Amino acid sequence: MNIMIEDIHGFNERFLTDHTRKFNFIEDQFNRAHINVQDIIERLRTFQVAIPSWALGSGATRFGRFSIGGEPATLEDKIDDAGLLHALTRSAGSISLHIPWDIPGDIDAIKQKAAAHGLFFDAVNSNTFQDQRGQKFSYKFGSLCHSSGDVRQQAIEHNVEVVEIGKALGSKSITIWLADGSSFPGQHDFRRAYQYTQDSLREIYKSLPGDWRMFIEYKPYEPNFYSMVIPDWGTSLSLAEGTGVNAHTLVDLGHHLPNTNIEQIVAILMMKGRLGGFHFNDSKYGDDDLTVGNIHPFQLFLIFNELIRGIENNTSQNPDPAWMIDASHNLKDPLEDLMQSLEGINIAFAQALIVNRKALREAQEKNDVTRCQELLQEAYRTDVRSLVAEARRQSNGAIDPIGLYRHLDVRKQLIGKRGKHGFATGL
Ligand SMILES: [Mn+2]
Repeated sequence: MNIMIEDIHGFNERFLTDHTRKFNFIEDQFNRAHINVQDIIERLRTFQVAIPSWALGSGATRFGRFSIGGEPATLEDKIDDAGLLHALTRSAGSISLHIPWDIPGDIDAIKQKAAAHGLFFDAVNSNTFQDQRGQKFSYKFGSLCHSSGDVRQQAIEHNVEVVEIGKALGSKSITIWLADGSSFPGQHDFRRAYQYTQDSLREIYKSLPGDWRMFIEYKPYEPNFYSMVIPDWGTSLSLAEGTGVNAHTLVDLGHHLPNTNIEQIVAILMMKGRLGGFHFNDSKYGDDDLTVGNIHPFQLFLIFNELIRGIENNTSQNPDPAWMIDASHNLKDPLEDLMQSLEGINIAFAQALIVNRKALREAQEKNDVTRCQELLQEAYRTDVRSLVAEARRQSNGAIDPIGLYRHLDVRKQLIGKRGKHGFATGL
């Protein structure tokens, strides 16, 4: 189903008086602080986040999965769902495919469908953490790091094939996340596993067109629980540097041990020109894949503060990072959950945009710790929701996306069309 622009405008009318009142208040506040409101709105309007193809169905824990009904069973359906999100929010302008969960059949038809929704294809994701039917060698003991050259070669060829699919779709990057690691001391020779991984990445890199980038994701544990071959940003960065100029580190918020200072990691990676991409989610304990900004909104704000500083002072020519939501769970309607995540991202982004960076720099120079903290809190404690809504409204999106989604009974319509018990592919 498609959401008509008239539906959006009609629904927005209902809230316009209230919205305008709130927006005027913040506009007045900003004018007095010499912040250009329309500049901030333009930054918000152009900021687009990719939706991963695997987040559009109900997620799963290892204990089970519960269908929410009307789940997208095909790649076409997934593109339609991403299109719905983009129509409502105007901030989900791309889709990130997972291969082999979502291998496009008719590439041209898929491209046309995406273009009709105003979507482009962001990074493609390879998968060597599962065995696929008919696969010759198993990844049970690893893929790019495997002790067997045959397994490594198979994993390299899979990644090269993913690049080929991405080229046909118009993607410009590949994200590699490896489950490779060991669960018992002595299982791995750390040095050999690292070296094999480095060699394999170099092989894959040879297949990348010159305008493509490779993103190397890291994770401290899970599914392996003693060691991961790429456990942290330092390992990822060293592999990226050993692979080539277009290889970068990808930061996934959920892939850190508790209390890790992720904003500092972001700052240094950008300073080195090696922050390639960013996966948004939130977590309480581990890689929980919860709604963005739901548990640690202040951390998200601090991360955006560093991202914006990196973008605005880009001395190392860090390319524009690829933004993606990487969250999925099994309680909420995934489309509603993604809209909440987009809201969380935009709020943190807007708050970080209004940090008085010049004053912060001066306070840092003077070692005025109190002032430094006040300046950050001033931005973080500003209620920017009406600003985010105004950016959406100016882009023909909904002032209240979830409200309109419910008003139009979208899930019920999807269930009517696709059935109640199907599961989305993937996971
Ligand atoms: Mn991720």
